[in-house]
Amino acid sequence: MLDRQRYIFDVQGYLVLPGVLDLQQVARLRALLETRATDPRFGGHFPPRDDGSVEALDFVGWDAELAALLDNDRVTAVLGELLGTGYRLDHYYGMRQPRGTGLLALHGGGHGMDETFYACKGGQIRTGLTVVSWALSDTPAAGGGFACVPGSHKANFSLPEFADAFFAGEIVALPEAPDLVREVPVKAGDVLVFTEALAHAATTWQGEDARWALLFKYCPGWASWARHRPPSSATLTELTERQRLLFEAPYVESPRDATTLGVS
Ligand SMILES: O=C(O)CCC(=O)C(=O)O
Repeated sequence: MLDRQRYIFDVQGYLVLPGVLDLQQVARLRALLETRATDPRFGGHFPPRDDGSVEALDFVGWDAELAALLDNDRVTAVLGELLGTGYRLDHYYGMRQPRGTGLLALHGGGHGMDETFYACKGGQIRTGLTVVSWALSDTPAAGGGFACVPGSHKANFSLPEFADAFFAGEIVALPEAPDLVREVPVKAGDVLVFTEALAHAATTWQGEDARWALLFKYCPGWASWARHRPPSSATLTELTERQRLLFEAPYVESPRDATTLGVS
């Protein structure tokens, strides 16, 4: 992790890694996901959400380029520093959001040392549940998608009542702080890394084409946020050794050396 990346993540609670995928890779991944999302044989992988968007589940075994998102070197360099030796993939899913969908209430922030904790001591960051969100769509500011209260991962108080109004679809311009909530622009191919300790949300997608984002959520090796559900053996056989290790159950004793995961 570069000094400036560590600084940005610590101050904001999120960090954008630009251009981790090139546009050809983005196009291939989008095409594969779009095709499968409309193929009834894969219907079980794409449960609908109430707002007309769909989730994508259990997809990394479909294609080596999808599986490679699990342990991309630019991302693992960041995760190794945030989560420590032997970190694990807790759960993952994708989202396909047509125009007018995707609104998600502001949540998180100000929880202190719970399961989504954020801490920094002696120059060493540690985070609980940490999200790696792969953007497969250009997302301009005010175009919908991820939004947050930068710095709120260190807040000492819970979200006040304006969070309810946000749920109704507004970004509330507080008289005291009109720009408290920031919509974070990303380009297709960028990776957004954020701590779940950050107060964050999603605003309604405005783009012509559906928004695709793939979210991989990692924990320290000893922690589990979601109920542990290992992927099917069919999925596991498609993965490399180091990708398979990410799906292990949580444990404390003798965590694997980070180099096992290829973290530099
Ligand atoms: O839409 C986004 O980028 C944020 C999604 C999110 O926070 C979540 O799924 O928990």
